[in-house]
Amino acid sequence: MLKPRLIEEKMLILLRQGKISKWFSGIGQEAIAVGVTMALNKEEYILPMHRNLGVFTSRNIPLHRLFGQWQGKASGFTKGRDRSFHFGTQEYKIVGMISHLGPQLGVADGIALASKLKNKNEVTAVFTGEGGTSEGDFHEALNVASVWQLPVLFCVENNGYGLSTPTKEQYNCANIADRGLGYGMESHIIDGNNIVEVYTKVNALAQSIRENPRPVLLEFKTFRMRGHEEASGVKYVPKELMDDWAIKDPVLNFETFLKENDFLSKSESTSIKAKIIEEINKNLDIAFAEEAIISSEIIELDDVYHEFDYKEFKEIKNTKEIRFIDAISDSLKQSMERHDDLVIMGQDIAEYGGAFKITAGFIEQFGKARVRNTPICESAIVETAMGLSIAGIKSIVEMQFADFVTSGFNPVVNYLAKSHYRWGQQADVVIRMPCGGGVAAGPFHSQTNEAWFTKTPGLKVVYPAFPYDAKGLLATAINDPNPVLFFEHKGLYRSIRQEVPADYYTLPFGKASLIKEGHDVTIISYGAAVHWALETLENNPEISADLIDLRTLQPLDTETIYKSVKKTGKAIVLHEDSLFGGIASDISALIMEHCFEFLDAPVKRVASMETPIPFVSQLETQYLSKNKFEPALKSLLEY
Ligand SMILES: Cc1ncc(C[n+]2csc(CCOP(=O)(O)OP(=O)(O)O)c2C)c(N)n1
Ligand SMILES: [Mg+2]
Repeated sequence: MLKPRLIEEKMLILLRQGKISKWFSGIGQEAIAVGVTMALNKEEYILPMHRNLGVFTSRNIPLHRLFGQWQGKASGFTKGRDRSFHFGTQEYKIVGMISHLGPQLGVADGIALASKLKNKNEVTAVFTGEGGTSEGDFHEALNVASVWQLPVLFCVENNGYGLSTPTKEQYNCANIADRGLGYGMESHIIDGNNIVEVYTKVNALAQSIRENPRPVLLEFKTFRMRGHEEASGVKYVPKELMDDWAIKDPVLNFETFLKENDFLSKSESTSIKAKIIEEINKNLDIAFAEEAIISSEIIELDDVYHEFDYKEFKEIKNTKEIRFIDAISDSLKQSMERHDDLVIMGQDIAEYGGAFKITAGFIEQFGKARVRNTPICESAIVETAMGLSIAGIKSIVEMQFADFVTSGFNPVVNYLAKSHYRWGQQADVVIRMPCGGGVAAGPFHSQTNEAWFTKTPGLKVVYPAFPYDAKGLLATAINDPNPVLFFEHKGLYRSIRQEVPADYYTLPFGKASLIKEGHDVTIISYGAAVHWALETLENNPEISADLIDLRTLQPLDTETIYKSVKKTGKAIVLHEDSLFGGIASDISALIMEHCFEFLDAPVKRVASMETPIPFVSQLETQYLSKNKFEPALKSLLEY
């Protein structure tokens, strides 16, 4: 406890000297981070927050590496890409926070699930402030942990304030621990300023959880003795409160306890302090002497994704004619057979077989541990998938409808997408997205929301139009250690059939398929719209066109696009999504930038209307870009 305290005191001096930029203080709360960390085994994961320096020091991370992290140096943990405590390290089994606070809690669920699946008898501890408990992530994570009986210690540090907001404006119950009852979960209140109590209770609980896996909610009563961060001050905190808590200082009180009971002499105390100060100063010298980070655009771009060594599996001996939906189901089943710890999670996917029956029969073959029905907790399930990946397990999340990804949007775009770039941690997760309109399902069961994700570096986005591609690309998505959003158009599920290899095979990402060849125009599309373009060409056999089915949107096969446009001199991009900010706009811009001299006409974009997707068929038909395509194509040809 003394080490994080002395480091902090030094940091406050450096802050005043302008040598560091920001500081979130945990002074007064050290007993919690240190006590919990000491009660866990080294191989058990801890997911700390911004006031938990004691977790990092108690895991014996060399101080110059911590200082290097705070100064954005190469010896830190994020190559200068993320700040302060926003990092993880597999070496020390610490998974640091993202700024959004709550997502940590669901990630802990995933790590704990991995421990349970591998019969490891390990506990995972995750921290949050009392402010963070107001986030939906907290509710979802506790609910999932309870339903699945995951070995997680949920550690709430109730320090009286969330930034300037006092607890009475944050929640309306006597104790946060009382909520355990509502989740069907054991809970305890612990004096967070008493290291003996923290260690003794957490140690006993950790042992009991290892033997009998279950989640436990702990509320540590403590107080934040400094501002939210140093610049924000504590003017809004009544002085009496500060005074009351000052006498409960965990470090001073423990020192007194040790001295009074003859465990520690005055000279020992002085020499321990001197040794720590020396260690801090020595390590600070190392960190300050380290040169500023050197990077390049290539290095930065390279680290957005985990390296993926694509392996081609080819199997074309036996083919059978199957529907799009069978291709998805077969691919999933064959991947489940190949990767024996691959887990699928989704609502109603077990006995019921999923909203579209894609996983029907899976539990009989793979069991309920690997084919997991989930509560309606999209955020927590995406976070759980992230946690599984941290613990080395691949997973697939089935969104019941792509529309519902909004309820898990934060962990997709902030956690899965950014982890590899931030601290080299891959998110080995495939999110299946049954999407698309034309099925009279209204504004919330019809969206094709791929553009929300192609905008976010760190994600891969796949959108097949045919059973053959769907099966091979899904196998690749599962092999790829990066997060993949896999779009499956519902309208194609039962309407499109194709002769497809019966055995396992893969197809590469970033390779479009040229499904028709011609001279006069290049048509670029993906998903259901590819079939609209095909229909138009069938109805107008005089039109000589290249038809490119992109198959994957991120990575995007620009080479095939440019080659074709340079040949035909005209390009039209057709998609089902609405126009503004859609993929067509970017493809159009890329063509202008790279093929301008070859163009005989402006690039044409054809997309659906700028309205939500209406329910009734006449309105939906009017909304969709399908009927706008033929006239747009003809007018482009006449240009
Ligand atoms: C989703 C989100 N909303 C708001 C913030 C801004 N913010 C950062 S920390 C914080 C207070 C957190 O309070 P608490 O959970 O009690 O932790 P404490 O700082 O007291 O340790 C706020 C509002 C944020 N980081 N993320
Ligand atoms: Mg707080």
